[in-house]
Amino acid sequence: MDNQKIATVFGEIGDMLDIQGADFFRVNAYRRSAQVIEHLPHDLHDSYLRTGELEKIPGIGVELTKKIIELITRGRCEFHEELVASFPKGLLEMLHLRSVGPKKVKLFFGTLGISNLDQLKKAAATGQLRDLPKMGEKSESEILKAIEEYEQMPHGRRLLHVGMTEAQKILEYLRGCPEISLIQYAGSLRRGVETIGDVDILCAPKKMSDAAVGNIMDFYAKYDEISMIMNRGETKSSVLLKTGLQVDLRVLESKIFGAALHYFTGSKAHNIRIRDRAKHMGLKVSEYGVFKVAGEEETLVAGATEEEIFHSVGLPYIIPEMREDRGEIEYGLQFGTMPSVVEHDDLRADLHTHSRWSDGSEEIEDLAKAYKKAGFSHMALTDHSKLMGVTAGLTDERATEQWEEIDEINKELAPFRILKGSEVDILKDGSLDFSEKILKKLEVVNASAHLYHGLPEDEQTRRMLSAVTSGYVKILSHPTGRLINERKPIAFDMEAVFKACADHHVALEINSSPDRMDLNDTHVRLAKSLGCTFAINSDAHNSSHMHYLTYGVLTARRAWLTKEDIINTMSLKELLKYWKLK
Ligand code: DGT
Ligand code: CA
Ligand code: CA
Ligand code: ZN
Repeated sequence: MDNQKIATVFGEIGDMLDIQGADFFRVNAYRRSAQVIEHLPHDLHDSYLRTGELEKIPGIGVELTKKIIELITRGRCEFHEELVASFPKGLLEMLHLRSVGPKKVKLFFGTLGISNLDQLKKAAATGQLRDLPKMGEKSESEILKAIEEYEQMPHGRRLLHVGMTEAQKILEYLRGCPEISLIQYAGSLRRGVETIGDVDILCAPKKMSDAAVGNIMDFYAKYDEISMIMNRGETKSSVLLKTGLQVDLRVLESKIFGAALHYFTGSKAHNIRIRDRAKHMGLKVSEYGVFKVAGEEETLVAGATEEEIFHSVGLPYIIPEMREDRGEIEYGLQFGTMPSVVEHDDLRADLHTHSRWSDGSEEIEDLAKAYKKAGFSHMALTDHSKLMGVTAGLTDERATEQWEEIDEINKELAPFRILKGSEVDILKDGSLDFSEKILKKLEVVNASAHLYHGLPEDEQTRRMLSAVTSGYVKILSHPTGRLINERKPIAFDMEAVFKACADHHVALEINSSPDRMDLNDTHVRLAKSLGCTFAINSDAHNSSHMHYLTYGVLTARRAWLTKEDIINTMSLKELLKYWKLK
């Protein structure tokens, strides 16, 4: 039972309790714990087996701790099973719809007996929902739209971080195989694409022989997380993990490892361009190497490393994130070198974080200490403003109280510094969800459009523009509001808003939270061409989310951003000066 599965169980309990009308704190305890567990850096099951007890996890109480132990030791949770059994199958899937939460599910089920998406769609299409309490023709057509949107989402593709987490675990397992000398993941995962179809892993034995390959494949087949071996060939095995994710393992000779890695990293479009270029040079490129072709004769000229492959066709090394045939080959040929894009270690701050003061699960002090310990020199604490009442947003008074606490912690942790910020909601009319008095005093205002996703495009654009040009906003947070596989981006005139951001020195956020990854790589490229600057933020709700930054960095690299494009690479001093703060 890994953390992901424990988190899923808790998330489902939270939803089911909510539908049952359980009290807010109980529901929230499960939801919050699910978030925390999902992103713990280590495996609870492993550490429980090792130490015989469950370590203290911040924000998780006695009742839930018992359930975690039950899940680990028995592989199931009786309470969860009882709840599931008490609901019709399909009921919970309705929760995935935009604009449908537990309250609506309860309403539809309780009044019309609607227990799955199909029934909901029929009811909406035949006008049965509009007369229910708090519904109307408009909300009914919203639901119909949400269902259509949901049906179009590519449910087969997994979030990048799911693939990355699984791939790291498999790599660690395979490193325990004594025959293997080289191992690396390839494919869309290595390119940092926001969703992945499957995981591709390549490895090479110390010494190639049929016996060595056989042993590696046997070792792989014994991996605990496999639910089914789909096919096992001589040098390739495809398996399905218990999470439903497909993983392909290929075994090849180390002298052509670079060629295979290049080929299977893709993208296909990039590979085709490389192959065409090679052809013109009298070369042949495949997963087996680069060959010089002379009549019938083919001689291997490159294969061991990716550098060799690129050099053999007259190109500098191109990082995986750029291999999309979006100009990288032309650039390499013209300049003989590639732009040096941002790296994770360039980041000195995280400028979007939450504490227990709103919907985070850690005290400010613990969060700040974790960032300091990880080597960051500053951070912005940006708890929600009051509109997000459900997640306990801050009022003017509580914001002022929070600053006193921050001042104390800053004294203790200096020279590390917490900047006093807030993730302020953009209200329907484009104004910001705090009084002028507070806005003036906040050091970092991140403006977010959390609500009103359904507004018409011109109204949405006006609303965003008015926030961006208010003079208070430093960062436009998760600008499109999308949730991958769940919610479409909001419709607004991107170019106009990005231009306004550039003009008013508002940085655009690259939100690194795995299900947001908002902006995506294409948006970022567009914004960069319009002169924008960026902030790569984790949107952490506790310190274990800090590692999300990795995903934002991948997006930035896919968009060719350099250190200079990103405000969190500035030192504290530089940033204070840039923002005219003391
Ligand atoms: P995915 O799995 O859908 O997220 O995307 P990829 O890019 O990982 O694609 P996948 O797993 O089908 O194949 C891995 C790589 O292998 C792909 O990026 C490029 C290479 N590849 C696969 N099929 C072809 C092909 O027909 N021609 C060329 N040139 N390369 C291919
Ligand atoms: Ca793949
Ligand atoms: Ca594949
Ligand atoms: Zn946030």
